[in-house]
Amino acid sequence: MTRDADTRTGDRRRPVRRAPLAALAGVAAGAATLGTAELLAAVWTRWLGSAGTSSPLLAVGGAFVDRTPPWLKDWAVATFGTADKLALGVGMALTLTVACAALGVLAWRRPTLGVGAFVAVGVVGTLAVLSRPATGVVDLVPTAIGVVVGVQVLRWLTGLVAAVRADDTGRPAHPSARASTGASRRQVLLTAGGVTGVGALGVLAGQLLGTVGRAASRTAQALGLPTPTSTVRVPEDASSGIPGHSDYVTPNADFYRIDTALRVPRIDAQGWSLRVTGMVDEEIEITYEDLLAEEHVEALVTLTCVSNQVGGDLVGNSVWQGWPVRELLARAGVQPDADMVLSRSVDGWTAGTPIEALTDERDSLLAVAMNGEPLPAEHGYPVRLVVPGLYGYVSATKWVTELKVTRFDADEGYWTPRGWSERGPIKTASRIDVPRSNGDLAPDEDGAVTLAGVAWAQHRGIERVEVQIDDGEWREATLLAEPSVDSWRLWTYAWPDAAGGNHQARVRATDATGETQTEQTAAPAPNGASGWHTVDFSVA
Ligand SMILES: Nc1nc2c(c(=O)[nH]1)N[C@H]1C(S)=C(S)[C@@H](COP(=O)(O)O)O[C@H]1N2
Ligand SMILES: [Mo]
Repeated sequence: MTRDADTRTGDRRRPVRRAPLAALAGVAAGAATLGTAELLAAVWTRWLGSAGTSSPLLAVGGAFVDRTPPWLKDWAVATFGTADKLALGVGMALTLTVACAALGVLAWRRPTLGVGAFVAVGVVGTLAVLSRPATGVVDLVPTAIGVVVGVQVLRWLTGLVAAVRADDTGRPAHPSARASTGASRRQVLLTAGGVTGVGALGVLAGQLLGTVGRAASRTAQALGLPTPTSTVRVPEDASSGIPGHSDYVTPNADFYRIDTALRVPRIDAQGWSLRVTGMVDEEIEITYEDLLAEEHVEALVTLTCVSNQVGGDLVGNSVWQGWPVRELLARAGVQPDADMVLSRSVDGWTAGTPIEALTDERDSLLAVAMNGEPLPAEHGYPVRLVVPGLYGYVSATKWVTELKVTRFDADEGYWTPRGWSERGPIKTASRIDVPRSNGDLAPDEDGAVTLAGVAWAQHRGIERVEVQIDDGEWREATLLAEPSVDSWRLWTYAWPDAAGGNHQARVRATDATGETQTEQTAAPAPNGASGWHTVDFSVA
């Protein structure tokens, strides 16, 4: 029988649409590549002890982060906050899916060209791996094997797509159907879908194996943190207890996290060491045990991210314990014409800190503990820098492994060539916590409503905070205790006789040098946001 005969009997057969199948074949090949590579990469880091980045996903993501222009970083942090890494992951997954789908269609139409393009993308991934710090040739193996597997899958599946029976409708073969050696559309769909699923599981398993369960804090527990010679006592009246008002000390679990590390470095303190190099009389190296044997102090220091927007929450206050950096630098002997310390993290990230901030009397620490616990991995375990008065990007190096004594005209920190200022003193800032933006406040029995917030001018101290309601007079807020000029200060303001309805509140702080926060607004790049935090709210 002929097709015409079929049509006459009403059995309409649409031609098979192969392009979507080919796209799925491409996605399956991509998933096979990454599943293989990510699983192998986990084996490399976990069991072969590779210090480099052998995962192509982390490498490409890291290379992307390294090239983020300031406007994009601002936008990402403003939009996603500390979920920026998750957003990057989702963005990468979508981009890869679309690209692999296109490669699949190309490989089905023009097999040589398509396979060539697929390999080219693989080579880009391999180069990304090679560009990561501490990466050696062995770290290329997982990606290379992944690409080889992916190419095989691509050729196999696009071959199946090309051979799908021309008139296959997915229904059981009609006895009249033209004999064909090809698979059915449905079989190809299931095969490609299955390969995609297995590949995705491989990616997931690779991430889990690479991240979970590598206990980091064991050494600190085994060695025990030394008792600090000077301790911090936080007065109870440094916090207000008002619901929604920040606690004076930020719990570790709530502390903001900002860094370029797509996977938190897990360092065994037993193997950690810190080298002091560059313009010193004698280069020295200390181990974690050496560090714990020194005289530790405690200090209250508020960290702030330069990317924090006016009113933002990339700021946190903690009790840090550690050894003053100035003592280590003194031991190495800083040469007189040095003006910067380039601190380097295990993952290659760097900060350029003016040397006086590390050698004067302030509590700049090689910190090992945060609020009485060994540093959490994401906050720099085993050792990080904490420097009062400077934004994190020029000072607060986590997972620190080297202090290079140098000069600003010879070296620069990670963010400086990426559009951020060479120096990053923290700008005086204040924030309204209560009410929340567009929140409500209920008057107390005297008809007053209470506003509350925080203000910071690290290493200078906060002298005054003022609140303005609806363009009225600026009124002085009540300042809570100030245990340290290096940390923020909480404030409250009781607005008497608050009228019902919609209002607007503004806040501004004056530091202990007498300088008041500027009203001039500035974006975070290049050296920190400015302007007065303003909140709309209503009184019930
Ligand atoms: N190794 C490393 N340390 C780093 C960074 C980084 O990207 N890598 N980011 C810095 C920045 S920009 C800030 S604001 C602080 C944030 O410290 P936290 O995550 O503990 O709050 O860490 C600093 N230390
Ligand atoms: Mo930051």
